[in-house]
Amino acid sequence: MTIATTASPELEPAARSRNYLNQTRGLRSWLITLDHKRIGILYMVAILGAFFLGGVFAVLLRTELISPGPTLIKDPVRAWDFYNHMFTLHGAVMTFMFIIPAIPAILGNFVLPIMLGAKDVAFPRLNLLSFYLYAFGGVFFVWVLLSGVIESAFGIKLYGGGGLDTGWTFYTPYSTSTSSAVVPAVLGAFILGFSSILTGLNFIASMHMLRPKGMTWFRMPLFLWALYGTSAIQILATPVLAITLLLLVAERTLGVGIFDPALGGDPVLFQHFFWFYSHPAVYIMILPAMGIISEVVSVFSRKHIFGYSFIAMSSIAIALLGFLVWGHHMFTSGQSPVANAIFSLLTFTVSIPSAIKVFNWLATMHGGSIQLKTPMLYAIGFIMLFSIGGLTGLFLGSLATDIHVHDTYFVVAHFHYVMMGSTLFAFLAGMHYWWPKIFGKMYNEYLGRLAALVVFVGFNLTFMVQFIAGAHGMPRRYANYLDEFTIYHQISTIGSYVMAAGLVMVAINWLDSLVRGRPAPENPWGGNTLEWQTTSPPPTENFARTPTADDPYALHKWRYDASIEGYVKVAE
Ligand code: HEM
Ligand SMILES: [Cu+2]
Repeated sequence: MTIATTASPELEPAARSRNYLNQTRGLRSWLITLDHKRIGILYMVAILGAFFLGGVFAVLLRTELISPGPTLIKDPVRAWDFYNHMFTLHGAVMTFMFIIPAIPAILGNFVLPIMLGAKDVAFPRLNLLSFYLYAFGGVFFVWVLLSGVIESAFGIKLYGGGGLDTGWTFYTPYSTSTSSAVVPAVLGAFILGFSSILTGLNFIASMHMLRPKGMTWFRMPLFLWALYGTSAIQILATPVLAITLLLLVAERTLGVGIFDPALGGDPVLFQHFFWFYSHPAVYIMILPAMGIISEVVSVFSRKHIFGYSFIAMSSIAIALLGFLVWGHHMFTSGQSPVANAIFSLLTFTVSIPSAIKVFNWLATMHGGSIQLKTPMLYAIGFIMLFSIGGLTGLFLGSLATDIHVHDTYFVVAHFHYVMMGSTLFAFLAGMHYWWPKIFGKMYNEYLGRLAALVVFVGFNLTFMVQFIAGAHGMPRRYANYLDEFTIYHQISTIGSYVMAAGLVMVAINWLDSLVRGRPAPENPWGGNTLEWQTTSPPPTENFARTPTADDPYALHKWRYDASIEGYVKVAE
């Protein structure tokens, strides 16, 4: 097999135009591929599909809430049932099928081996298995959830349906008593969890085994450090969720008394188990996002990242501390005051490594020559929104203020700032940043920036007012509300339409790029991590010869060349 080399000019054009996308053809060659890049694309299709589904339901939820009383369905009883199924679907799909896997499974899979100068991940077959676990678990899960929505909206019963109306947290005692299809939904989530565990395992093994010559641990790009921390959490926390979900199934099907007080169980125990996974899961979402921001901020400020080892170590610190704070979700559940005080204190400690990162990004930008390209706009948006999300997290971590805003829209606003404002923005930053590498095509920069702006404005319009509504006492998970909250909900719903329009612009830009985008140079942004030293898109085996790595943020080695609209290496 001939492999295109890293843009060596002596290579004949035919060999240079061969890449991982066109090496072999046909659907079959994609479905059985072991190439990490193709697996990344398979995930991209599936996960963006899940995001679309979750997004449609977000807009429907907001439309239901545009006025008090039933809006989409006139009969109140059915409308409320419909709402419960919709917000469960939205929250569960966004959490388990979009935000947890998005960055590691799509961008991590594509970029990690190339950043390591390797041909593939350590275990390519395991990687494909992870994808199929995601796909099968996801189909199962979505089937159950969607059938519930369809049933409550139109009264049509689908085979094996029954839906889920517990919210994405599956809290007991409701989940042990509701008639909706908890068992199949939980099994879907269980399978999705294994996909996550195996990906984490694969990444850690890859980083231990495949680093090239010259890449010591402290020369590893920060995106990889972030994935390292993420993978550790995936391996340690996800099995806890898996076991918890199995216990729930055991209780529902066999009547074993674990959570149900009628059987001698304890419903609050479920919350402990659940949050012991789900709080660390928040860092599965945010750590890879932070990794992307470190790459983007440095490259688009044309400055060496400030405080490299602090950023790397703070990823590990966040991963470890994240395991000690789960009780902050249970301040009002009747936990002992001593436990509450300890969890509150520990929660504050997590803000230290997070703040270290924010300060380091700002210090990197300070005095840099900042280029406001699309990925950088999303990165700056990330820093702003993450700061708001993080600071409002302190309100929730303090006992007195948490009791005031517990289970109100303040919480909804807070977690959307963290999950959506931060992780989604970083995901979009990364998608635009690596897009030319992945598909070998440039996207339209003007449209990219405009879309980023629209998403940012729409986002703040949607969620900023929810802090106020929540502080005034608007409870979350309610399909109906008192008239005094109408104005907040209307602003929020209009904001969601603006944001949806922005996201549609992003999608149009990507599709247009695939069809008409100009060919991407090897290194359009001037980065010094290894993925910029192979062709766009890369050949199947990534590099012709094993590259040697040096400081990933030595950006002075690249000079802009207007004739190729990209960067070329300057001779040293
Ligand atoms: C277009 C953007 C979005 C809008 C308009 C939106 C809107 C909403 C609404 C109205 C709720 C119900 C709140 C309640 O009744 O308590 C909700 C809940 C939720 N959303 Fe979103 N959302 C959006 C994007 C996202 C994203 C990107 C994620 C995750 C990454 C996400 C995760 C969640 C979760 C976990 C819940 C909680 C569900 C529950 O309480 O069980 N949302 N969202
Ligand atoms: Cu938490």
